[in-house]
Amino acid sequence: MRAYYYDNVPGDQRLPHDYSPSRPVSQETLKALNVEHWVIPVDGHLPKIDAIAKEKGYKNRDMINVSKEGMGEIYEEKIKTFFQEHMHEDEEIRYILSGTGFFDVRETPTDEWIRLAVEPGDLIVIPPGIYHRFTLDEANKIQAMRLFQDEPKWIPYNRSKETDMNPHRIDYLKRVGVGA
Ligand code: KMT
Ligand code: NI
Repeated sequence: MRAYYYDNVPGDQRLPHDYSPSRPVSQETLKALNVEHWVIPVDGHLPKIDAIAKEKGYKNRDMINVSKEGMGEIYEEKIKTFFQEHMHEDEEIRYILSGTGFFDVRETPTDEWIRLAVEPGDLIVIPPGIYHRFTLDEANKIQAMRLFQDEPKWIPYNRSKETDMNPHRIDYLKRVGVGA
């Protein structure tokens, strides 16, 4: 997984949007934002995923195939929803099995976008309360395992004045050392 600041140049969300020269983001910066990341090779991944799931209490899982073929009619709408800046009250846990894509997470307090270019073997945990979004890249397909602590509810709450006051948002800001 490569992590770098998003250039904010208008245009196709599927393009890399890397500054030139690139502005890489370190593992420490991601850690400070409470974004967790592991690399687990896809070959023989199951026992390792099981162990992490057990340790962290991820009781449920399913598969998602984001591609025109995989989603059919709801594809275009889903692509739009995924890319709307939002937060959840639960962790968003994704293990990439094939394909590639971009998760963008908001850095606090700068409010800059950090782009996470994920590939097979990446396991990422996007914490509750962080603003984020997802897009496919130009290859247009990704297959991932979604893991859940409880029921797969993780409703997306689009960023607004209300979400700025959501207890999970406020809690997140406290955990990363910003806010009251
Ligand atoms: C989400 O919730 O944004 C997604 O599941 C995106 C696709 S997972 C690679
Ligand atoms: Ni999300």
